[in-house]
Amino acid sequence: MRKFATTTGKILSLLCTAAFFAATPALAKTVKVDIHAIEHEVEIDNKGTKFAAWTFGGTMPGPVVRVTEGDTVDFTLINDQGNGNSHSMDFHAAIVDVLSEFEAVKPGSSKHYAFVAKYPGVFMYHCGADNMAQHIAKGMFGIIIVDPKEGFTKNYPKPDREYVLVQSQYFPQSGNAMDIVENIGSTNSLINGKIFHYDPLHGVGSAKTLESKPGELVRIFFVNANVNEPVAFHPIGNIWARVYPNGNPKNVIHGMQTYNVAVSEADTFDIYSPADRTTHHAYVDHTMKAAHHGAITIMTNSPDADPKMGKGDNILPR
Ligand SMILES: [Cu+2]
Repeated sequence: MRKFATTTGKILSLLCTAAFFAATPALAKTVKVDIHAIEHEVEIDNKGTKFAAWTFGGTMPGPVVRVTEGDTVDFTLINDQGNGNSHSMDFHAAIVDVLSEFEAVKPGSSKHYAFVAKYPGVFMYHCGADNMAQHIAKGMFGIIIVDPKEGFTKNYPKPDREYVLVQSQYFPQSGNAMDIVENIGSTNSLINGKIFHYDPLHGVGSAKTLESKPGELVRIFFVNANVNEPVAFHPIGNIWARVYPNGNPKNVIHGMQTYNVAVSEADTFDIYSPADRTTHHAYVDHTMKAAHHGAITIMTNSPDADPKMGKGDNILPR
């Protein structure tokens, strides 16, 4: 009996050791992130309309920053010499001092700081230089994804594809900062920097849609980078299987038709493409004014889906 107990104990101990190693979180690392503030023209539709933007990294939104919970983000903002304005970087994933780390720096100088990504999820980043409304409307925003250190779990399964969608308001006359603060002059909604970016039905010149294959799990990382308006995020012809408020796997809501995303909020949306047929769905801001003016994204679900879309570095199609 005693021998049995000892053997059982050893087996349990081995199992515990195995379980411990299986659940060992990814080792925290330091991730160096350098981003240039660049003031230059970008195209805000698929027919060549130009906008005098202020950007992170030259694009609107800026580059996708992706780290794992517990990582240290070693960040440098370089405000290029040729720019006309001071800029700053406010990562919503950081716990720091707003006057210190988030201070604005003049053209020709840079700002370095580091922070630990303590919470998993999806977070907006944006310029906080005065006037903040204008700097955001000009295009200075993006997403930082903080993957959970536990990796994928039953409640946060591995997706087949991932897409980043960042919605923002378009103010073509963006010179008067207080007009933007008061929400005056916004004519359109941009998805990843363009009007009807992935909607060939409504967007003149729009060629591509998001793509999936039947039966796939698609994970959408969504950011509301509007200056003043919430987003009623809804998938026409489908239902959000799971919504993770702030993208944290511990926050799960099931079977949602529409989820209200506050200004500056980011959330993660899981959705299954029907397995038995080819379909089209439209991910929209159900706020009609926004949908009619650009906030519609078509998802094509077909066996012919591009195997590279929504994978690796191709989660924010430009
Ligand atoms: Cu700025």
